[in-house]
Amino acid sequence: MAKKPTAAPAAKAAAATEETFALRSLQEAHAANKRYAASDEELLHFYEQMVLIRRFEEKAGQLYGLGLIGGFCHLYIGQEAVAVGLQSALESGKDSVITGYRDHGHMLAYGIDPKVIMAELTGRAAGISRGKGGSMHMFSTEHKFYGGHGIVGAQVPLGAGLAFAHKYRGDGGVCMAYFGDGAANQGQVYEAFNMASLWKLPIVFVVENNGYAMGTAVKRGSAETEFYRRGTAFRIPGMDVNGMDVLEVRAAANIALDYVRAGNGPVLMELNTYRYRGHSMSDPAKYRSREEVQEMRDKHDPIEGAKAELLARGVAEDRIKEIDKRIRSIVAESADFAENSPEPDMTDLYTDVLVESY
Ligand SMILES: Cc1ncc(C[n+]2csc(CCOP(=O)(O)OP(=O)(O)O)c2C)c(N)n1
Repeated sequence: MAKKPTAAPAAKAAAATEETFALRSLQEAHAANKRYAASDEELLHFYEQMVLIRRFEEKAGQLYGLGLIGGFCHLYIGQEAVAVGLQSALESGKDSVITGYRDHGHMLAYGIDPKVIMAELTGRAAGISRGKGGSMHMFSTEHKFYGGHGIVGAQVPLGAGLAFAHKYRGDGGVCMAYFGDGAANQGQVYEAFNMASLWKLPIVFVVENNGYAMGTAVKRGSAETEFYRRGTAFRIPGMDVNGMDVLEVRAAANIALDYVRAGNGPVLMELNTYRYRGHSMSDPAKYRSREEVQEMRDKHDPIEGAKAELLARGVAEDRIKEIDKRIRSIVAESADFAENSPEPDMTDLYTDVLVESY
């Protein structure tokens, strides 16, 4: 049998250099344009959204402790700049979002009413999934928010499917598919990368590297800890981003979205972040020291960082305090609403189980 002809070594080396450059090019663009030049008003808005997520999650933690939230509950505290920075660059109503079970923050960042999220957490009929999904299974086609998924990594191929739908319909939308550092070791993630790249699907894959998959530190569970490089084998350019700085996240989001919207296919973003709380409410977090968590809170907190920047710019402290106050009342209202809403009717037990009857 004739051997497949191979490129001459010199030609191959030149092509490889070109490819290496292409695969690294978004990282270079990111390095050249690290932080988004937000106006004071924009930065105040990002601050407000991050504070909303933080206070909402704290309240959810309290309600869980009181027994008002059942099942699993994974808080997003510490990771706020990721969802806020990335989703502020999306066009709501056009672009879709899909994530795992740590999903409350992504919904809030997409402008979904805190009342219906809290009502879902407490299993009430007014909840966004009519009280039948709970913390991990929130969903709203109206908002193009496609979950909330409890199976680690499952949202990645589903996200590729959403991106395929955007392309097929020609609606100009992009899918943002979030997953964790632990999920990044799942085989289905790479099958999705391959197809998304082959078909040039409009999707941004986002690895939220928060340092741990349940109790397993990244370096104990991952052979390649630089997650943004993992698309290279599929010709997907990667970006390595500080997920604790909302302006850096937003700048990177703009570069990624421009690339995807131009029809070039997917981008893989690694957002380096940290979760302050345990994996879920039942995790005593014995796999790390208190000092480690405290150090992140003291030196890298995304909300404190944005606040310090606002003050340094000369924004009046009163404006920040006013936001803090408004958010406290919005969150308190959402908890009151949730607690005082009725539970689903017994007749709803068998509805929403199948899309169609048979
Ligand atoms: C397929 C599957 N395997 C295992 C689990 C149990 N599990 C739930 S969360 C989790 C860790 C995932 O960590 P990571 O992807 O880093 O996300 P994070 O919780 O840090 O946001 C595991 C193993 C699951 N839900 N689904």
